[in-house]
Amino acid sequence: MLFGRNKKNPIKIADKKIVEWKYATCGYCSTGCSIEVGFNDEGKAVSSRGVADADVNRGKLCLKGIFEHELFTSAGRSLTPLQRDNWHQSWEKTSWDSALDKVYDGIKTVQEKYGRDSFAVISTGQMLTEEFYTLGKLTRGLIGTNNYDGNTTLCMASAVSGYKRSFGSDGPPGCYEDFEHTDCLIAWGSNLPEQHPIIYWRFKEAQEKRHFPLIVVDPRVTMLAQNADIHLPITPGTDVVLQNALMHVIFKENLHDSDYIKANTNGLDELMAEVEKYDPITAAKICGIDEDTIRSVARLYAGAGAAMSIWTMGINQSTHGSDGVVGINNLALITGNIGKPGGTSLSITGQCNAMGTREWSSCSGLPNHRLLENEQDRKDIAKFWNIDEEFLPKKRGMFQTDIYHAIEAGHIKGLWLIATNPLSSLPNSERVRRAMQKLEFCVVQDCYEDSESNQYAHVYLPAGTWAEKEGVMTNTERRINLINAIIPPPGEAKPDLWIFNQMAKRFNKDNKVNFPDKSADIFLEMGSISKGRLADISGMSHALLEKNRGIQWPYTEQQAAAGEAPPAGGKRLYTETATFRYADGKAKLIPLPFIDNNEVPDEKFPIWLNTGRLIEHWHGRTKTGKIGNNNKYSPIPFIEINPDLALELGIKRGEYVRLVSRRSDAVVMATPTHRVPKNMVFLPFHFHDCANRLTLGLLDPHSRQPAYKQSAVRIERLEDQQAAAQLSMEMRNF
Ligand SMILES: Nc1nc2c(c(=O)[nH]1)N[C@H]1C(S)=C(S)[C@@H](COP(=O)(O)OP(=O)(O)OC[C@H]3O[C@@H](n4cnc5c(=O)[nH]c(N)nc54)[C@H](O)[C@@H]3O)O[C@H]1N2
Ligand SMILES: Nc1nc2c(c(=O)[nH]1)N[C@H]1C(S)=C(S)[C@@H](COP(=O)(O)OP(=O)(O)OC[C@H]3O[C@@H](n4cnc5c(=O)[nH]c(N)nc54)[C@H](O)[C@@H]3O)O[C@H]1N2
Ligand code: SF4
Ligand SMILES: [Mo]
Repeated sequence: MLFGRNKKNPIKIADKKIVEWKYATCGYCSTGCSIEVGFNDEGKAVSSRGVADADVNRGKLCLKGIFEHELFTSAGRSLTPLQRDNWHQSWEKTSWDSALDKVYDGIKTVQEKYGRDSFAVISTGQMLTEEFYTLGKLTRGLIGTNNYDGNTTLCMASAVSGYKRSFGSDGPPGCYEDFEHTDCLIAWGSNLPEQHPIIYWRFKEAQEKRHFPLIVVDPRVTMLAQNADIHLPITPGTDVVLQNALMHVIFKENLHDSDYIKANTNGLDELMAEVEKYDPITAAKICGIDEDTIRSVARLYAGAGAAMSIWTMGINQSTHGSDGVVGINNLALITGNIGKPGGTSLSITGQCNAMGTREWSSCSGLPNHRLLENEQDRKDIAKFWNIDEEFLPKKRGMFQTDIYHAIEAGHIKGLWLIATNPLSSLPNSERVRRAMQKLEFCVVQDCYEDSESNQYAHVYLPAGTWAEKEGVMTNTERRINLINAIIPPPGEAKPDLWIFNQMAKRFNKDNKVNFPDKSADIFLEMGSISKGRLADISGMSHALLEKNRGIQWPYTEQQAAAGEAPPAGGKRLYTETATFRYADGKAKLIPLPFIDNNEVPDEKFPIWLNTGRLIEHWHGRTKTGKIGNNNKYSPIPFIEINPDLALELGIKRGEYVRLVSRRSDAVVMATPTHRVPKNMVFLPFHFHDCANRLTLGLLDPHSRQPAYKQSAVRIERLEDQQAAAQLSMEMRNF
């Protein structure tokens, strides 16, 4: 034995000969980890590491952050602008000037022929905030289309809508530190260990110290559910029923906080009248959670000194997405759990800068949560940008999901896609494909040329990504952090900001509107129009952000001048009585009647299709599909299928099966696991031409976000496994 041990080679860590570490913030998820990239003496990025003194991640990174530097040299990065007259033709390389001129002409032609709003712009949650702000100025102030939205409609729209309905404004009121104070945590439709691994680690550390209960509401036994004290495997799409039943018990047993409700809310009577209908016995039949469990969760939550909820796509991506968010807020408000340490309702955001786009992109309104519907807001911004106030629309235009329906109907004829890939991410992809084929003019601006949507573009603009650009991003807890441009984009690719500024020159011929070149200057401009607002960032600068490893908003110029150390009050919102953003400072308690309007399993399509994510991949895999250490974990599209169902259907582990929905079909590998119940399969949506061929994606009436998590399918065994493997491979090798 000893002999064997002695013979083992000691582990050697290769010396990567790093001569310099450069600071950035991770560009994948919204956790906002501070990261340093190591460069060797040849100037090559060879390593990434977490920043030890950053409060968010305290030296840690997850599987994606650790290999993020490999993006710079990954396959599929584009090197030159491309153009063609229609999408049937092959691409021609072109210069930046001619590509940008073609975009300008294309936009003008469509607008002149069909009207200003017939050209749509769809942006993202994955650029830098200064880029969002500049694109907003260009789109709202110069191009002048009202059909300007972002992929955040697929992601955070329900959270935004729910916050606005409850509190009078968007803006998550809590922070990660709340885990260190809470006495009870409910996680709704959030798979934290896989999708926000470092937030999960912050939670876990706090929980191990103080042992507060974790309650997980998710139809799957996710890794988070496996760690839960109570797992509520809810019937898909019925969270609102559970929320109403929890409130029913809280009121019945007098567990609510009357003083808080009186001082801070309106609408108690209407809410009580609605939840009266949801006694646990009735509710249990709809939401699938038994009455005793409903009662004990209500008691645990309302009885805790401080209780918090977090949620992600299991709530947002539903026909009751916005209502589900309001339900979580209702629960927090009736128990006095807002604005206090450990008592909050915290939406875990998705993309790295989903928050920055909400604050600054002008997609749904005007900068810094200003509204197109508000005359004063329109006046202020028109004056500041030096544009005619009448040029701004008086209400917001279409959401991304409605823009696609309008393309289909022939109302929208031109489209500019920026850092989003709808052919892979919108529901019912064949419908999306047909819509894109109808476009008279389409521009794709992406850091990867092989983004599927680029198949239908007339001009392709190669962009830089992540730390090839300088600017800021806002994370889930409202923390703004800096990314330095630590390496130039490859070939002739350019930072998105540069591209917007070049476009602006073409629309801004008389130079009326100011478009600064430097990201740090744009940030100061944004600071100046944030003064006195909820998201006041006037005390921040790029240099201060790097020094502090991010600062939570608000941080005002007065606080900075007084030398108050950040976060200086930015940790939580609504900490004082009646400081919500409605005119009287009170939040709204909103009744939530439940209407069962989803596609549900039936005889022909008897299985729930649940779609979502894996830790190793990012969305459509334009990035992680090219990084060996990410891709190797799941290079093949697969489903999680319950072993009993697999047995019943005669399907073995590793066999290919065909999933069929009312829309289309997809061939995937079967992975039997007890993580899903017998009437459900889970299909990660990372693989092209797969999950979203099947999804229906009914829209939430308030947020227009698709219900990606609730569709119905049947499963077919495939006799010819060889042919099935080939088919599945062809799909993923697109
Ligand atoms: N590794 C990785 N991390 C990511 C991303 C990524 O692509 N890869 N994407 C980022 C983005 S943009 C986002 S939006 C987030 C998403 O983060 P999450 O929302 O945590 O991830 P999902 O896997 O989409 O869905 C979460 C859970 O919702 C559950 N669910 C389904 N239906 C219901 C329901 O009716 N009720 C409830 N309560 N739960 C339900 C699913 O079973 C699933 O476990 O992740 C971010 N982080
Ligand atoms: N079935 C199903 N579908 C879903 C979901 C689900 O859970 N289930 N989730 C939805 C959610 S929450 C989201 S957020 C969406 C995401 O949907 P998408 O936005 O389509 O997802 P990505 O693949 O991240 O697309 C981003 C694109 O931007 C490019 N890109 C990255 N960084 C930059 C940059 O700095 N500049 C430029 N110009 N380009 C860049 C990438 O190469 C990629 O092509 O998917 C939605 N679709
Ligand atoms: S948790 Fe999110 S922000 Fe942190 S390293 Fe992982 S992907 Fe990046
Ligand atoms: Mo998202």
